[in-house]
Amino acid sequence: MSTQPWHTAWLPDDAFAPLGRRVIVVDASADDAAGLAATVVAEVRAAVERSGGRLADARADAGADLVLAVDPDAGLPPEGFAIARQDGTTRVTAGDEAGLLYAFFHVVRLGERAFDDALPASTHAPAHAVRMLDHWDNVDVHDVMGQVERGYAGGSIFYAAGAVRDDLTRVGAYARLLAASGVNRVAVNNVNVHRTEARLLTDRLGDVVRLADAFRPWGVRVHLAVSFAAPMTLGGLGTCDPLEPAVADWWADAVARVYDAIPDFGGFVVKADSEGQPGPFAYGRDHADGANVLARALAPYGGTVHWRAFVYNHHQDWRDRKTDRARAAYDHFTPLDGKFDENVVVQVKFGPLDFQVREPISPMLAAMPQTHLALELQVTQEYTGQQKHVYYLPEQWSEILGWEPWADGRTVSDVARDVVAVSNVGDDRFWTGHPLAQANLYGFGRLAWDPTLSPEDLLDEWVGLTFPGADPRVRDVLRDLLLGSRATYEQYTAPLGVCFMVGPGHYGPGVDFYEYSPWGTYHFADRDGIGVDRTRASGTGYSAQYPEPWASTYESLDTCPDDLLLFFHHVPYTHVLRSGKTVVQHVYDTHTDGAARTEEMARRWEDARGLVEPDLFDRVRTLLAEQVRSAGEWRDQVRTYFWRHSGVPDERGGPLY
Ligand code: GCV
Repeated sequence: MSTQPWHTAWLPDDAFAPLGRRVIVVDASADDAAGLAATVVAEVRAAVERSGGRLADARADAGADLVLAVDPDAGLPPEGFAIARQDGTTRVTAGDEAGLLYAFFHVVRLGERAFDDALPASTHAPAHAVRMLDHWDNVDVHDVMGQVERGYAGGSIFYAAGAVRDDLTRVGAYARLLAASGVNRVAVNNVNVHRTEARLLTDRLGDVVRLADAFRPWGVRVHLAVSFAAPMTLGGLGTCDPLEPAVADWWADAVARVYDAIPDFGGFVVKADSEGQPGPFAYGRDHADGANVLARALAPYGGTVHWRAFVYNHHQDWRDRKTDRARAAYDHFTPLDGKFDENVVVQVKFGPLDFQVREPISPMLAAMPQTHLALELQVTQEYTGQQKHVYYLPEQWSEILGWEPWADGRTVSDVARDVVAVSNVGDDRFWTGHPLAQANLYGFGRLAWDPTLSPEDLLDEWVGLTFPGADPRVRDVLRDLLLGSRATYEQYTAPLGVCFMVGPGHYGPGVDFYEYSPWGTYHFADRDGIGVDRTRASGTGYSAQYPEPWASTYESLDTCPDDLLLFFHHVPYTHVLRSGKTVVQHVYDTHTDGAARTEEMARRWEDARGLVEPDLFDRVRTLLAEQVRSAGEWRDQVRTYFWRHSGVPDERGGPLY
């Protein structure tokens, strides 16, 4: 059993038992540069010691149950592996050491099936070479945002009290969980780079070295979020103009020192000209100028710049009905297509606003064919219940990854080279606050590896690993709770794609909380109707940023999907949806039904009592009670808001206040 105080998540010792009972050979080349083969050997050794199997000599693999081998000449893609069963032996061949590590965890996932003679031969390789988690962790506790910005699982596992932690054992355990899910990159600090965090690039680089050392044995390379103003704030220059040679020199020197200390350093993540972060606009330069100066410093070492496209005016005047925040990223970036250096990846949030429950997929993803793109998702549940509500994100992500911008078979996963997400992990015992939010972290890595995996299968995989040997009712309860949870959350929160009806801190209802704010997130409800006219014909023209057929589909009231109606159109409350219901009755019904569903979920969880660890059971039970409370608050406020604005009664006669 694990002796650590943190939960074992999807790697409890029992998950290794099917493998640990076997005779296993690991046949890796002597060239184990990153130490990944050594990691696999150590894992196998620990598993067989726990479960009675044996690690056999690589020269005598006859009779082994499992052979894990590296063969650089096997013609496999990077990180890839092949698995087949023959003559009583399961043979796994990887093309490189990283493939060996992923193959090992694949065998763990298969459990007993890995040793079934009926195991079909298969080959595996990641769809995305870069599968990255961005941590919004601060070194110093920030006055407003705390230790982890938008973190809902306690403090940072990296930093405490203004410094990197002395004991990084838990970071190693995290890296192991990530390797088992397929993640291979981590950015270790917040994209809002504050004063102390900026110094991770220079005099605090030693902290990054220690983190990189903890991640390396698990095939995870470390990236750093840097401030565009670093040449001034850290370097003492009078400018950070990207076209100024002294600025380029400063970056080149800083990068040289980083690679001297961390030869496998991944690169930089940059939030520039966004929500107060400095950027190239101050010098009349564009974002290609800005990104390329960093890229050129990193290029000699193979490093990458992930340059975020989250650029918009956050000082908007709500009286201004013309400016549309949803347009901003596309308007700023698409004219720069083809101007970014080869090692720049423009990182695009999946939607044009900000990780909402329902917003259309960013049209930018379809508009930059000459630029490497990263799709940015959010595992941390900023707008999706803050790890107090059950919200199984893979349901939303597989919809996003599989969306076809041209409706011709090409998907978002095809156009995004990298897949990135904001981590949901903290120093909470369960890692993610809500124990069931572990399924989101696991699901992210797996979907970044293979976007075609179904959310249902992923859930079963996660349940099988996390609760090995559990009563089959556990799986049934978890399926009932998690599958459809995104739809439930959507039912009781902002309706029909209208977005941003959240309260302070982005939790709970706040129907008008952002309506007169500078953040550019409005729904424009009045006594006659609600929604944002983003059409080309009469609105902000955002719909025209899409290629066909979506531009026309979204433009027309007749074809716009119901679930995005209020994102694209301002309509009367009595507008009849394609479902046949009026907007207002839809809101009444979905909010009543969604909140009622959370009560069923809380009751259903009682069926798991005694079947899972008591502390996990209690944590989920407590959080479900909060979800029920919060969903009731959402229901009553949103329903009442629509009633007071429209004067239309609820046909079903539910309470309105
Ligand atoms: C890190 C949203 C969040 C911010 C976050 C920002 C971003 O606006 O509320 O906390 O800042 O997105 O993605 O940069």
